[in-house]
Amino acid sequence: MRKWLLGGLGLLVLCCGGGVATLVWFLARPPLDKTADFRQALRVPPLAASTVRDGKRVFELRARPGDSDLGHGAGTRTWGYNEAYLGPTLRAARGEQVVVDVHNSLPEPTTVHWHGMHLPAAVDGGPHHPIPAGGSYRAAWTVDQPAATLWYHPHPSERTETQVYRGLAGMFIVDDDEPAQRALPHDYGVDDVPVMVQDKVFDGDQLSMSSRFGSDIGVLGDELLVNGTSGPYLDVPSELVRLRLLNASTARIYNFQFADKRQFALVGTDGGLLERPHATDHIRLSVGERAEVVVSMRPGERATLRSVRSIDGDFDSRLNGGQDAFDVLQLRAAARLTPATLPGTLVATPRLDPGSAAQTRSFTFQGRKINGRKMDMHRNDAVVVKDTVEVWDVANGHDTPHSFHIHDVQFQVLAVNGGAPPPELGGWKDTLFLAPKQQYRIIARFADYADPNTSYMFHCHVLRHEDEGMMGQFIVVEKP
Ligand SMILES: [Cu+2]
Repeated sequence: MRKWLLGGLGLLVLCCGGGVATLVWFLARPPLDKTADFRQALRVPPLAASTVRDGKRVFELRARPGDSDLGHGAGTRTWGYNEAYLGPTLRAARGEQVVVDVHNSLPEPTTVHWHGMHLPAAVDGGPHHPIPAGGSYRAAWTVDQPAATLWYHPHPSERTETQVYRGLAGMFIVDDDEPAQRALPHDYGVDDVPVMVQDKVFDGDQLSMSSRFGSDIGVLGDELLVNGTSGPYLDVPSELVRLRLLNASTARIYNFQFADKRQFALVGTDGGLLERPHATDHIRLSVGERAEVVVSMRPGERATLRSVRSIDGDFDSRLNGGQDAFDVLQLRAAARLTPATLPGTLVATPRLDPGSAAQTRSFTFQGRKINGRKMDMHRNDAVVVKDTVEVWDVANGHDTPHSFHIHDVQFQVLAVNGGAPPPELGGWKDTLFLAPKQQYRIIARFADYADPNTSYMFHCHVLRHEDEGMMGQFIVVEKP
């Protein structure tokens, strides 16, 4: 018995000692500060081909494996939609009927979720609707929301992190007739450019999902890709360039800023344009969030977009990559630039009234649970009555960063820790950074699509957290 005890004690000392040594080693190293060589032209995802049949715009997406050059030779095994890595940009206008035929040529089940899209739960692409390997699925809906930068990605039960990491993601741009859309740069791939940012770990020439020491949020890469391009530059032909920034990583939180700290205009967030441009020198995006920014360029100059410190605090910020810095993208202005001016106002955004809320709910994110519960496919966490407004108090109860995402609706942020939200949270949102120990109050209208049999998800968009159960479900019903 004594021998066992001594042996156990010795093992404990050895393990703890090793852990402490690793921690000291980790904290003794400076955070990452990665520069890029900007030798590759930024790859711009192609616009997806579509056909119009019976008044419906029909797209086809095939999820499939492929080989890609992500900066480590041409033989990196990846997944993509139609492409070897990532997918084409889908584009449709408000009011259009859209059909997407999805084929699964992967060796495992998948789904396609339309992140930020207001559509019926039955075609939302959540974990209840897996497409088996070799199978197909048709999603059809009418686009009914303001112009916005949305995206699509897999949402299968417990496999989302892996599938997104391998390359399954694409942008979905919604257009509308608002004059601001024409007044802003809008020539796709020229002065209106998707910027999908992802971090990766490589093991030789292959992607690796090995987690960094101490990370509580999953894979933190030491290399950045933008639209799958390593070390990218973008030639800019106009005085203004619009970047549609998307954090398509699985875990890392970015804080975008130019190396020269120049001001740029934030013109849109997840669900659409702001009321007016907001001048700032940085924009933070947690996993799944988007921002549309307009950058002003002078002839012949180069401007380097970086990501800098993204999470406040010391220890947990450090462990979760919040103090790392990266070069992201270099903008290279032509010697002669097409003149352009930024509009002073964008779109009207009527504020939802908390006094009209039919229901107030509270959700605390802690560990891998929401309100102490993990995802259960057979449990509903909220029943929402159609065409009512609800206020949700969403809190991060501990030191790990989270990213709150709700399906079906776009919401407005009413308060952060009881105070007025900052300007960058003044527009429509579907994803929200939950900083450690902070509290957020949001409001949304669940306008339509009652379906008592099919649930929408709300969850942490840190994909490992989501896969490990940090997710809940709600249904929208016709009557109380
Ligand atoms: Cu989380």
